[in-house]
Parts: sequence; C-alpha cells; structure tokens
Amino acid sequence: MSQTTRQPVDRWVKSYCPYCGVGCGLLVGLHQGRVVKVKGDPDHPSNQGDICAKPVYLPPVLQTPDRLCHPQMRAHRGEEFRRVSWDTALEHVARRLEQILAEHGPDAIGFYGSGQFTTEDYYLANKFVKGFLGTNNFDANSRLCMASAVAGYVRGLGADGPPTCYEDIQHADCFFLIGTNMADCHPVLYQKIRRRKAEDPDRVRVMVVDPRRTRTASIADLHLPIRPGSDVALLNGMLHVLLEAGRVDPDFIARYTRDFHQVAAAVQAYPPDRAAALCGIEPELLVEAAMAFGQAQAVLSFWSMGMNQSTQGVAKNSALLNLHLATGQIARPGAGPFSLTGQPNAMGGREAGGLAHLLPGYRQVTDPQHRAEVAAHWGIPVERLSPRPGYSALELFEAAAAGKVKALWIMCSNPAASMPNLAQVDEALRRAELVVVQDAYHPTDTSRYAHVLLPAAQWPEKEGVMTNSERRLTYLPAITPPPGEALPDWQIIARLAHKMGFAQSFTYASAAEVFAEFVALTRGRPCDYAGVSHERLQREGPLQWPCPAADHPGSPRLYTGRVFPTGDGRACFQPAVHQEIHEQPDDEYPLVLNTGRLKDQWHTMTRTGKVPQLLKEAPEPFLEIHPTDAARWQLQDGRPVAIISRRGRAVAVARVTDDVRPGTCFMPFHWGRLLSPHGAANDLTSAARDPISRQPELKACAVRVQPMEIEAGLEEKAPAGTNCHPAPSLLHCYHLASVPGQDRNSAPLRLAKT
Ligand SMILES: Nc1nc2c(c(=O)[nH]1)N[C@H]1C(S)=C(S)[C@@H](COP(=O)(O)OP(=O)(O)OC[C@H]3O[C@@H](n4cnc5c(=O)[nH]c(N)nc54)[C@H](O)[C@@H]3O)O[C@H]1N2
Ligand SMILES: Nc1nc2c(c(=O)[nH]1)N[C@H]1C(S)=C(S)[C@@H](COP(=O)(O)OP(=O)(O)OC[C@H]3O[C@@H](n4cnc5c(=O)[nH]c(N)nc54)[C@H](O)[C@@H]3O)O[C@H]1N2
Ligand code: SF4
Ligand SMILES: [Mo]
Repeated sequence: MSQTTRQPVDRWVKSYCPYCGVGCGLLVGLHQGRVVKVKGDPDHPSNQGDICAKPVYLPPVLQTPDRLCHPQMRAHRGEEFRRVSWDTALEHVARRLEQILAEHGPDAIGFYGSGQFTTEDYYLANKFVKGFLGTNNFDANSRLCMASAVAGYVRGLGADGPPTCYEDIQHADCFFLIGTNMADCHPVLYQKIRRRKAEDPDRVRVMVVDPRRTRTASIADLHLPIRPGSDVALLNGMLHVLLEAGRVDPDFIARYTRDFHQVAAAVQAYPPDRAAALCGIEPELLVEAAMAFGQAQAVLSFWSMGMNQSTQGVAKNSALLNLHLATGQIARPGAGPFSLTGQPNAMGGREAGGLAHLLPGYRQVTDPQHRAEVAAHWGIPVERLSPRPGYSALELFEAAAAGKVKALWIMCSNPAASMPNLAQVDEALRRAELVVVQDAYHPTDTSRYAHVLLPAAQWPEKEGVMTNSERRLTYLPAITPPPGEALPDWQIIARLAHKMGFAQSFTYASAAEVFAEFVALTRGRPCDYAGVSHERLQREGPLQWPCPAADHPGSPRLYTGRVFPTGDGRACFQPAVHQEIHEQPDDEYPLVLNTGRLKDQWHTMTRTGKVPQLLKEAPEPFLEIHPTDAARWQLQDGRPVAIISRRGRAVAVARVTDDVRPGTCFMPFHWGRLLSPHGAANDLTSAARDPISRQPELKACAVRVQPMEIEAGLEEKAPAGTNCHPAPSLLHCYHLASVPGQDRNSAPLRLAKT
C-alpha cells in the first residue's frame, strides 16, 4: 500500500477527524479533486492544529480494492454475492422486513449503529426504527463504550454530557487520569496535559490509575497500578481519607447536593488499609493520591474504558463523581469530572437518542411526556412509540442467537470482531434470517455473514455534524464523491423508509434539513442546540452546546450556576460498593486478561490496518505478560502463545514485561478473526455486564496461557500480503495443527505450515 502521496496540494478544505472523540479539526489537501494530504486545522478550537498519526494516513485507504462500491446480495451464506441495483436490494430488504413484522412483530427486528455515524445518520436511523417500525431495538457500539458514563452522569448530575471543556486543562493543577490511556487513545489532549505539566512541573500533579504502566503513566507523579476492577475501593478509600482529614467542602455539599450522608456512611467501610488491600497497592500510595486530590486548587479527572467497561461501570463512575462533589471540584474553570468519549460522534449519538432506551434530545422511551413530544414532532400517533426499552447491544445479539430476533441490520460497526464472546455473535449472525451489513469495505469480519451488503459513503464523502468530547459541534463537508454507488448512511435509511411506505416522513433535500429537524427536538433540553445549523457552523466554525439561540455564542461549561438538572437543582451523591470482577481467576484459568488499544490502530483495522507505517510498532497481535508468569508457563519473549478462556482461544506473540501486574496480562483487541484466523481477543472475552448500563466487562476475564511450537525452519518465510493488507504477521504463516478427537480448547499447541 502506498503511503500518503507527494502530489502537490491545489486546495485545502476544512474537515473533522473521523477517528477519536477528541474531535480534532483537519485540513484536507486535494490534488485534482483527490485527497492527497491531511493535516491539523490551526483554527479549530479543540486542537489548534495538532493531530496524531492516524488521520495523516487516511488518503491511501480511501480507495482500496476492498471498498464496497455496489449493493450485493445472496440468498444463502454459502453462495457468492451478486451485484444488484439499489432498487433491487432495498426492495428485497423492505419485503423481508415486512414479512418478519407480520409474522413476529417489530421486536423481531434489530438495528445496530455506531458512534462513527454523523448526527444526521443517527437521527434518521433512530426515527425510522423507533417511530416507524415501532421497536426500540436500535442500539449502538456506544453501549460497549460510553453507556456506564451516561448512566453515571444521569444519576449523579441529572443529565448526560461532560460539564467540562479542553480549556480547563489550562486552569487545572491536578490531573486524575483513571482507566484511561490518553497518550495512545486521546493523544492530542494528552499533549495538552503534558505541556501543562512541563510549564509548571512542581505545582501541577498528574496521577494515573491503571493496572498497566502505560505510556500515559510516563508523565505521572503518581502511578497507582491497582488490581483490575478495584477502582470503587480506591475511590471510596480516597473519600474516606479526605473526610478524616477534613478536606471535603461542607459548604458546597450543603448548598448544591443531596444524600451526602449515605455516601459518607458507605465509605466508612473503606479505611485506607482495607481499600489499599483490595486494590493491591500500598496504603501510603492511596493516602498520597487522596491528599493530592484534596489539596489541589482545581482537579480535572479524565476517564474512559478502564472505568466504563466493567460489571461495576456505573458504580465506578458514581464513586468518581462523589469525590468531585464532596470536594466541590466541579462547575468552575479547571475542575470537573471529564469522561472521554471514544468515537468521533458518540456524543452526537447520545444527543440523538441512539441507544435502545433513549429518544432524541436526551429523552427516555419510558417517559410518557417524552414520547408525546417526539411523536408530535414526527407526526405519528404516540402509541407507535414503544414504552419498553429495546434490546441493548449484547441482548440484541443474544436474542438473535436464541432465534427471537430474525433480522439484524448492522451499520458502521464490526461486531463480529468487536463484541465480547464472539462465539455467541457468530451464532447470532448465522441464525438470523436476514443480515444486512452497511459498511464502506468488504470483506470485514461482519460482512462475511451478510445476506445483503449496502455500500456506505465514508469520510470525507458525506456531509454532516459531529459532537466531540467537549460538546463541540463541527460541520464536515462532503469533499469527494463516494466511489461507485455508495451513499451516505442517512440516505440509505431514507430510501428504505420510502420503500416501506413512509415517504412522506423521510423526504429530505439535504443533510442540513435532517439536522434542522433534529435540533428542533433539542430545544429546552439539557443538550439544547436549537441555535445551531449547518449554515451557521459553516459560517462561524465549531460551537459548543448548550447553544439555544442563533445569536448565542455557545457554552464552554455546564452548571456554572451550580444548578443541576435533577428536579430540585441539587447533584445527587450515589453510594458505590466495591465488587470483584465477574470472572475470578482459578486453578484452570489463573490469569486476568485485560484488553485495549494501540496508539496507531483504530478498532478492527479496516483502515489503519492497511497502512504499513501504522503497523510498525505492532505488526501482529501480542500478549503482554509479567516475567514471573512467563517463567511459570514457559513463555518466551517474541514467541507464539495460545491464550485460552472458557469461551475460546486466541493466538498472539508473547511480550514479557513488568509493565503489567503479576497475575494479569494484556492483549490489544484490534485483530479480529479475519486478520488473526487462529483466534482473536474477543474469542476470549466475556459478555458479563453492568446491571444498569448493560456495558460488558471487556477489561477482565479469566484465561490460561500455553507456549506454542512452530515447526522448525518455518519462521523466515512470511508470505506476501493480500491486495489490501500489508504483509501479514508471523502468526499468519501457519495454521494450528490439530489432533482429531480433541476439542478446540485442548488441541495441541503447535503451529504448522499453511
Ligand atoms: N489509537 C486509538 N485511539 C482510540 C481508539 C482506537 O481504537 N485506537 N478508540 C477510541 C475509542 S472508541 C475509545 S472508547 C477510546 C478508549 O480509550 P482508553 O480507554 O484510553 O483505551 P483502552 O486501551 O481501551 O483502555 C484504557 C486503559 O484501561 C486500563 N484498565 C483495564 N482495566 C482497568 C481497571 O480495572 N481499572 C483501571 N483504572 N484501568 C483499567 C487498561 O490497562 C488500559 O490502559 O479510545 C479512542 N481512541
Ligand atoms: N476486547 C475489547 N473489545 C472492544 C473494546 C475493548 O476495549 N476491548 N472496545 C469496545 C469499544 S469502546 C468500541 S467503540 C468498539 C468499536 O468497535 P467497532 O465499531 O465494531 O469497530 P470499527 O472498526 O470502528 O468498526 C466500524 C466499521 O464501520 C466501517 N465504516 C467506517 N466509516 C463508515 C461510514 O461512514 N459508514 C458506514 N456504514 N461504515 C463505515 C468500517 O469499515 C468498520 O467496518 O469496540 C469494542 N470492543
Ligand atoms: S487525537 Fe483523535 S481526533 Fe485528534 S487527530 Fe488523533 S485520532 Fe483524530
Ligand atoms: Mo469506544
């Protein structure tokens, strides 16, 4: 694959990064209408020109041979796909959906979307499914990502949405980074913190809470390598210390919050000795962290998947909000709990109601008033909106595996690689009578299961709006035409709605019209951006909500008047109780497997996996394991290792390092089965979930490891890459030799030549 070209740029166009939730502004360089270069937009207020490596390598992956350019269909999975017209594909799908509706009712249909949608895509898919099909079975990969943070904010502060902004980094003197590897996953924000620390190294303190010593921990004054899943014990222990030391803010607690006594009572069970023992760290470390938090002028906490992807995800979020409320570290410059959004528009998805229990404008499907408002806006009888939350992501696939959901429509996500317990996803996708996959590429791990493939326009081929982690809306223009017959996601949905007889409610001349219809539903809501339009964003540039009127300048921070949207205006303390991770290690599966991300890869690698420069640091899946554990199971650095859980097996190359705690190991989840045919990280992970947010515990499951032998003399012969992916890894060259009569998990651990 070629790298970014050296062709001269004849025009620069403003855009927005399609990767992480930092939401950097980009400048896209065109040569004769083709994208040849990407750089940071110095005028974008969120990044001021900074970017990381991932978007720089977008140009070479926009027009690869595996771009999906035309609709395709097949009657059965064993068959080849054949190219069909849009009309044929959508006609077929519409008739099949109508049959399923008639035979099994609307809840037998499920849609699965993505935080990489534009807000227009999200809104229209949601309107179609909830308002016109009559089921709330529309969920998104945000369930695997932000659901615990959403629930934490709603319970504690009364509404979703981080109250903070990036400018707060300049005002903070204490950074509390918990369950987040910002250096690799939110690099532009991490650089802001690094610069702030470098400006004032003695006064600015950085604390990192992560079982692994990550790149992020390299700037930390204090790294707390807690046992996986012990965050609630840590946070409760810290509050215990602050209470004892008189370092809370009684005035703030009395005037702006309620139910503090419940939390004060609950944290009595977490004196530093006990809390530190639960966390597997020294009590002095916990006390030092607590005092640094308590003595700071302005504490800014950042967190992401180490907190959210947990059976305790909501409790972890609540315990952190409790600390901020008890110390008054909120609702002023430099202070606050700042949940980092993963995807570029996971925020917009929340605003548009893109989860199975939500309606647009931070509304709930269970609230009759909310349903009435939305039904009126959509011009439908209110009875059409179901009062029951639909299936959340995991439940949707479980229901399909159980035969209850008959049709699955998957858009802009790759669940056959990114969901936990892939064996179950496999079952779901095989059992479903109709699988529609709407993606920019084929094959992907998921498209391999489809009956119908619909070609989607991707960045920068479609226009729309996205909201980043600091609630800032940026307009993305369509810069190049999509290849072949690919269409923007919202247009595909609108066309389907026409085929199903809902043309009147789905006729839009432009994305701007879809956006305008949506923003009207935010009026008077916490995420009010009734004052924003495509036209205004194009004219004035990015804006932060709330932005209720056309002449409103936007709002950097929420709750500056210290009134929270809880009804009585007071923030709510929520007691949190420590619980161990769901799947405890035992004699058979003695290690805890943690999974996560790498700096240069994006999720399931459909774009970043095709760029040699981005594969340099990690050309193949690896397993970080502590030297003590490596010695115990005879693993050697750089040699293949089999990792086995109760659900499946994966293969990786061992990296022996004391960056991970003894008894734990870490594996990136980027390589799905397509790129790692011997088994992927999510073959191992468990679908155990938080009871409130329904978010899975992707950060902890029990595994065992075994060394693998490669047949002598095979290693040097790495074959050439496929036409899209650069030369595959060492592990690709072999197949697993198996002995008949043995089950998958006890097959001999030997790699032989393919
Ligand atoms: N390069 C890159 N950047 C990305 C992405 C990408 O794919 N690649 N994806 C984007 C998306 S969608 C997301 S959601 C974000 C995710 O961003 P992050 O959340 O920063 O990334 P992860 O690597 O998933 O997990 C973060 C850390 O949680 C730690 N952790 C595991 N268990 C625990 C625990 O029990 N407690 C604590 N305190 N920590 C724990 C892990 O060791 C890991 O270092 O990144 C976004 N940015
Ligand atoms: N073990 C483990 N698993 C995890 C996680 C973890 O930490 N550990 N993290 C979870 C998290 S936080 C997340 S967010 C998920 C992410 O998981 P996914 O959403 O499944 O991952 P992506 O690779 O981003 O999938 C996006 C798909 O959309 C396609 N695409 C790109 N642009 C467009 C477009 O404009 N339209 C359409 N229709 N398609 C497009 C891409 O080609 C790709 O196939 O993974 C989750 N899975
Ligand atoms: S930090 Fe995130 S938004 Fe910014 S350039 Fe990198 S991937 Fe894109
Ligand atoms: Mo995510």
